[in-house]
Amino acid sequence: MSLQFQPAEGLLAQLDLLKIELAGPVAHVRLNRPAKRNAINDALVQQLQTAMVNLPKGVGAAVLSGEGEHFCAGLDLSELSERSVAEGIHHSRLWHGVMDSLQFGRVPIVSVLHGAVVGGGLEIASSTHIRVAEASTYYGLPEGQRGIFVGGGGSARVPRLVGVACMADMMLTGRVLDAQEGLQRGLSQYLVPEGQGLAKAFELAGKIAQNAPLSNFAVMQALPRIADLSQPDGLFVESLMAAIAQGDDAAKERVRAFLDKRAGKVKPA
Ligand code: 1HE
Repeated sequence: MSLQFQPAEGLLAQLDLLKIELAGPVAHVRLNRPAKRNAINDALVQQLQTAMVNLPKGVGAAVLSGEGEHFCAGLDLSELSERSVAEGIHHSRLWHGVMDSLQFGRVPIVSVLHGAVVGGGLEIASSTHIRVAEASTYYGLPEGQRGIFVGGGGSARVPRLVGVACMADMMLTGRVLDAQEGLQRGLSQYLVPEGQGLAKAFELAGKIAQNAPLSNFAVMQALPRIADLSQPDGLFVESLMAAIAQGDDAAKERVRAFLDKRAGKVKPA
C-alpha cells in the first residue's frame, strides 16, 4: 500500500522540532531533533502538545516516530541543571500535561520505536496507545544513574505495563531491556524487523482511523480509567460508556451492516 503524504499546514507547519505530515486520516508526527537524538527540551515537549491538540479535523489516528538513529534520548539533560526545586516541580507538571494530551487526546497514537527509548522517551512511548518496536529498540530508565527520578509520568505509566518490580530493576541497576524483552513484558505490542515499523504503524493506524469515533473514545478515555477503579465502580462506568457508544448512529449503522452481510467477519490472524 503506498500512501500519499502531504506536509501539514498552518500552525503545525511552524513547529520546527517536529515534522508533521498527513496521509488521509492518519497524521505522522516525527520528533525531529536527530543531532541531539531527539532529546526533549522544553520547546519540543510543548510543540508535541501543540501538535496533538491541533491535529486537523478528519484525522482519526496518529503515528509518532523519531527521526535519525534513535526514537528518543529522553529529557534534554543540558536544561536540567538550570532548575530550582520549585521549577523542577512545575517542569514535571508540564510534562504530565503533555503526556496526558497524548494518552487522553483526541485520537489514538501508534508509536514507532527504534534505537534508544530511554528516560523521557519511554515516558512518551508509554503515553501512546499502540507501540510498534523495530528490532534495534532498547528501553532504559537511566534516571537512577543520573541521580534523578522519572518526572514525565513514568512512575504511573511504566509499572502499568511492566510492573513495579521491573521498573525498579531498570532504575536501580540500570538494566536495559532489548526489543524482545520489551515485547514479552508489554512495552511494545508489536515487534517488527528493522525498517518495517512505519509500514506496520500506518497499517494499524489506518484500521484505527476507520473505527467509529466513539469506540476509539471509549478505548482511550474509559478503558484505562475503568482499570483503575474498583470492579463495581468500573462496571458501572462500563455500562454508561457502552450505552453511549451503542446509542450512536455509527454503531447502529455498523451493526446493521453486519446483519445485512455487508460487513467483514472476524477471521483468524
Ligand atoms: C543529549 C541527550 C540528552 C544525547 N540530553 N543531550 N537521558 C539519558 O540519560 C540518555 C543520554 N543519552 C545517551 O545515552 C546517548 O546519547 C544515546 C544512547 C541516546 C545515543 O548515543 P549516540 O552515541 O548515538 O549519540 P551521542 O554521541 O551520545 O549524542 C549525540 C548528541 O546528542 C551529543 O551532543 P553533541 O553536542 O556532543 O553532539 C549528546 O550530548 C546529545 N544528547 N542524549 C542532552 N538526553 C521528564 S523527566 C525524564 C528524565 C529523563 O529522561 S532522564 C534520561 C536522560
